[in-house]
Amino acid sequence: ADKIPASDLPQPVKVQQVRHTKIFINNEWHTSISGRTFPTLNPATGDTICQVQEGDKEDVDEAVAAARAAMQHGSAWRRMGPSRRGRLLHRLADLVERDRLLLATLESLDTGKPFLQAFFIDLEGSIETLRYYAGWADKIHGRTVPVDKTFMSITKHEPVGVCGAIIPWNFPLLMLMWKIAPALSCGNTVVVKPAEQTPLTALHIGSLIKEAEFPPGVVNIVPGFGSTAGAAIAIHGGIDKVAFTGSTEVGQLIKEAAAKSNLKRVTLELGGKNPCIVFDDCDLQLAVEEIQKGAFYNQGQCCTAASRVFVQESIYEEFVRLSVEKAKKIVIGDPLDPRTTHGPQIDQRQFDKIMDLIESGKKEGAKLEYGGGAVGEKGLFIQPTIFSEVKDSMRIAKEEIFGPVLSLFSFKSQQEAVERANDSRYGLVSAVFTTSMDRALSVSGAMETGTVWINCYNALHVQTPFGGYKMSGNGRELGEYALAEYSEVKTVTFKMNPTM
Ligand code: TXE
Repeated sequence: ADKIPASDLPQPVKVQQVRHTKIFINNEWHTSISGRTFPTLNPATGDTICQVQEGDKEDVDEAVAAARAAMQHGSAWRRMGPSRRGRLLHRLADLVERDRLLLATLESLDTGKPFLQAFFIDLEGSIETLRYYAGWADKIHGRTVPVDKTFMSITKHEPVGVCGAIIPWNFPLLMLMWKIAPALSCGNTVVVKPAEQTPLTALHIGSLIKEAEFPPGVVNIVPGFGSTAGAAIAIHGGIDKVAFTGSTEVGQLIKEAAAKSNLKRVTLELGGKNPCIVFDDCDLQLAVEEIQKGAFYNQGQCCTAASRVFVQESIYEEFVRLSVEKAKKIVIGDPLDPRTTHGPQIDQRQFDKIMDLIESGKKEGAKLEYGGGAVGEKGLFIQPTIFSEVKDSMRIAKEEIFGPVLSLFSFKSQQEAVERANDSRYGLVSAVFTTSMDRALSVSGAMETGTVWINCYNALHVQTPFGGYKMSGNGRELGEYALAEYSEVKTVTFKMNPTM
């Protein structure tokens, strides 16, 4: 966006009335069986955007029945050739591109994220994800396996079946695409539950699924709450796999429900307490910029947030000074205003959790270098906050804050930094800033995280797998690796005629 003249920047559209607020099953819109609705709020103002139909267990049952019927042998979806599946995904990508301004506006209204970030990051990533997996649809194949004696074996990659997808509120559209694009590419059907805070873009996608002419029942979307609709997906005997992005605590509940019901396959993308190690031979300006982006992007509401930054002693003070200087340039304001770079937190609960952790940092003796307070009377805005002199035992050093809080630690030796960085129950991402190739290689090898960024941050690509070590999750999303999470492998073995 920095390179585009202000007059040419995309503008949000006026949303008078949200069009899609119902439950989407079998390519049709339904009211909830209970008759209940729930409000979705604009976190920048606290105003209700609209009421949404509240799906519960009974609605999930209907959605699963539709998804199972669409998955039956002989159904339109099962008979469809793989290249046509790819074309449908491309058509969906075309429709998302067509509605890009509206979708970015809805995402900004519902989450509070700055409109331009929604437009350039969330929408771009969503379209790329659809196109990447559209390309895979007719390239998913097994092998011919040489086996002993008079047999021949082939492997076939088949869809798993009905896939549940439970989506968080921090990247509602992008996380939806990370799940449905590989699932559909592999020929599965899906039942999606968007987060209760942010159902609007997923429901708009329902209308595009229908317009793209996916057969009825292939994609079903049930807005509702976690403990009702979400839990119904996790425990459902008619669901073969569930993909979840959210808190580690709920991830544990999902796995437990899967184990207790039908041992459905589970992939989990959970919390993080991501370490960065900044060595004194690094490009300091670059490190400050990338880490700040990592800490404050999306108001810190990223599983990848840079939240534990270990800086080598000799450059520590300079790093703190430059970080504060840079944080002062962040523009807090109306998410729909193109000048805004920092919006509100998602809801009161998250706001309170973050403020409580900031207070704990102050009480436990960390030095507040910048921010640390709420902004304005209305909405859920929190200043970007920087703490220095943070100790490993403090709450802000251990708990996932999921807010705009950067904690700076100092270290002496490489070994000490690596040990402290790895001393966490989480293992999602990490970053290393150094100009030494040797150091980059050895430290990246030692990090216990699913992703290591060298001299960059949040460098996510649809082609590369993403997921966590330890309690940050199970399985991988994105890249070719995600296809394995949405496929069963079948071995077919033929007895050969020994005389031939
Ligand atoms: O998450 P939940 P919350 C972390 C972050 C945040 C904390 C709490 O630290 O502060 O989690 O956020 C659904 N069965 N992340 O409470 O509850 C819920 O409806 C099935 C990290 O919002 O995990 C929503 O759709 N589903 C994260 C989704 O789970 C259930 C993104 C996520 O909500 C359920 C979000 C249940 N019992 C929060 N309970 C990331 N990894 O990016 C809730 N849900």
